[in-house]
Amino acid sequence: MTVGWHRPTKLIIDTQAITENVLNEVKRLPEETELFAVVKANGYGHGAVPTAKAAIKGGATGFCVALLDEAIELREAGIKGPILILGVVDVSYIDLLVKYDLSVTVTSQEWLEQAVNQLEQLENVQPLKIHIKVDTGMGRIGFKTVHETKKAVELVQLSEQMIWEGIFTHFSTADKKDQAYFNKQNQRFQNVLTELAELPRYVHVSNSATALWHPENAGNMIRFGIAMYGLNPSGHELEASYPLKPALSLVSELIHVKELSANEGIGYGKTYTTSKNEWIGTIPIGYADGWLRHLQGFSVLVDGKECEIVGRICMDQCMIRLPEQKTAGTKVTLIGKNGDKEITMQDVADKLDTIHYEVACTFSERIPREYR
Ligand code: PMH
Repeated sequence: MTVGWHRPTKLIIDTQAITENVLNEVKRLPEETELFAVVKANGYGHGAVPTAKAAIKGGATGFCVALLDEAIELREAGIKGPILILGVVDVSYIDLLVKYDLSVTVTSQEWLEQAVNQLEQLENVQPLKIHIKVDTGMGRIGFKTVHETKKAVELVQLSEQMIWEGIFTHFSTADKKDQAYFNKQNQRFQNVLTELAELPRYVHVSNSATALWHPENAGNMIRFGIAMYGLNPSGHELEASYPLKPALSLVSELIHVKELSANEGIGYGKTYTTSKNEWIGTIPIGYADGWLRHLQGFSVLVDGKECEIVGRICMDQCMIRLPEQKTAGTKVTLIGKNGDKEITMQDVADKLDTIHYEVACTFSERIPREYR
C-alpha cells in the first residue's frame, strides 16, 4: 500500500517507552528467565523491526511472530537471536525455516512425520528447532493429551535433524479476576511436564497477562506482547502491577476550517446538522486508515480541548466541531496527550466496543510510522 508521507497524519512510536516496558518486566523476572518480544502483526501495528530493536535494548533475547514471512522480515533486517513462529507453518517450507534459523511451533504428529521426511532430503543443513505446543484449554492449536505430546517429543528426540528447543502452552483467561480456568489449564500443563523424562531449553507459558498477574508461572521464557507496547492486557479488569508506558500516539492537523451557519449538513448521509453557527474542521484521516466509522461521536484533542467527530467518517477524511476558529495546520491529537488531556488506545477501544489490541492492529499501512 502507498504510504501517505506527504500528509500530516502519522503514528508516532516512542521506542524508549518500548525499551522501558521491557526493562521493567526483565527486572522482575528470575535470573534464568528470558523475555521474547512478541512482534507479530507488524509489532501490533507499531512496526516489527523498530519494536524488536527497542526490545533488545530493554533486555529481550528473542522474538515471537505468527507467520513465516514475519520471521523472515526480522532476519532480513539483521535481527539475531531466536525467533519463534507461533502459528502453524506448512511443512513444505522447512527449507526456509532452516535457512533463516527459525524455531517452529509443532501441533501435530503428521506434521512431524512429514518434516522428518523433508529434512532427510535436505543436505548439510542445520537441525530444525522445534517447540511443542500443548493445548491445555485455549482450543486453538496444540497437542491435546499427555500421550500425544509424549509421542511427538519422542519423534523429535529420535531425529538427528531436529532440536527439541521448547514446549509451551497458552492461557485464555490470565487477564481475568476469576482464576479457576487459568488454574485448570496450568494444572494440565504441569501434568504434561511431569510425564516427560526431560525438558527442553525453553518451557514457556506466559503472555503479558500471565507475566503480570501470575509471575510464579514464568517458566524460563515469557512471550511478552501487549504490555511491551504499554497497554494493560486486561483492559479495565485488573490493574497492572507496575506502570506501563504507551508507545503509540496518533496525530494529524486541521487541513480545512470553516464556519457554518445553523442547519447545514456534515458528511455522507447528512447524519449531523449544525444547530447554530459552528466552526468545523476537517482532518485527513478516515476509515481507510483504520479510523473506523464507529468513531463518529468520539472526540479528538485540539489545543487541549475535546472536539467531537461530527458526521460520518469518510474513507480519507473526517470532520470535527471546534470550540472556536482555528487555523489550518493546527495540531490534532487522536491518540495521546495534548495539553492537559489524553486520549488512550483503551478509550478508542471502548468506543469501538473492542480491545486495544484490535485498535493497534487496525491502523493501515497508509499511515506513516515515525520513531522517536
Ligand atoms: N503467545 C501467544 C501464543 C500469543 O498468541 C500471543 C498473543 C502472545 C503470546 C502475546 O500475548 P500478549 O500480547 O497478551 O502479551 N496473541 C494474541 C492473539 O492471537 N489474539 O490476541 C493476542
